[in-house]
Amino acid sequence: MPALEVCLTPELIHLHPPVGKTVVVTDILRATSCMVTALANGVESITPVASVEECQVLQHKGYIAAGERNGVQIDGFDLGNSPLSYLNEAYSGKKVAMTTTNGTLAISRSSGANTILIGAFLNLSSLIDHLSIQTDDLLIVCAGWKGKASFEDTLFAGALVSKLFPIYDTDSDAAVMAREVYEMNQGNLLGAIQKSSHYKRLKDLNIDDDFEFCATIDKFEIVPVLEKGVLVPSHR
Ligand code: 3SL
Repeated sequence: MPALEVCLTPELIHLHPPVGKTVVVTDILRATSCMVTALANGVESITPVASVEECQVLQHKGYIAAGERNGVQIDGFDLGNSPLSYLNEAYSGKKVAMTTTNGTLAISRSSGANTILIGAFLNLSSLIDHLSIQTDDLLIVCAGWKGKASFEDTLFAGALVSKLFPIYDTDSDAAVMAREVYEMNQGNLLGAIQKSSHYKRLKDLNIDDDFEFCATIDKFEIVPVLEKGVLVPSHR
């Protein structure tokens, strides 16, 4: 039986080496919710990059530049970090370059993994289906906030643990904690997300629709996968 562990923040990744594992990166508010929505709405690919400057270089090559710092769209960028921007196939066929405070960093910290997948409540069941038939050990990497653990990412990690428990083994207390967080809050995900420090940080930006959207389960049937540094829909 493959093993499952949860890394509550990228700062702890040295305790959970990704090499040889399948990694699911999650940043519920809002990077991975954006990635899932964008690819489900026809975006051709998303190139996650660490810096604003790398994004700008790609923007000059014709990419859509998307991202935030402290929740706010970066000056000169085409898009911020709202998943709603990608609805109705608004950027279908486009290549997106994205940089965010924690989400894209969590992806780069996961390098060395056999496979890097992107998870959000929006694609929960598709991800569960995908993970139910793969055999590598599984590491769920929560993006957190500037090195600290975050409630909403832990909540999502717990949803995965709760649903995968019969087919994965774990000795990870972080996985058990995440599962408890999810199972105590599964009846009201939006309410749970509103307990988070990141909700408090973002709520003055008037993005209530984003919160509700990011708390929605199974809106899309897609699993983004990192291939040669670029996120595309998995074809499994
Ligand atoms: O930190 C990140 O990667 C972002 O998702 C943060 S925000 O929700 O856009 O503020």
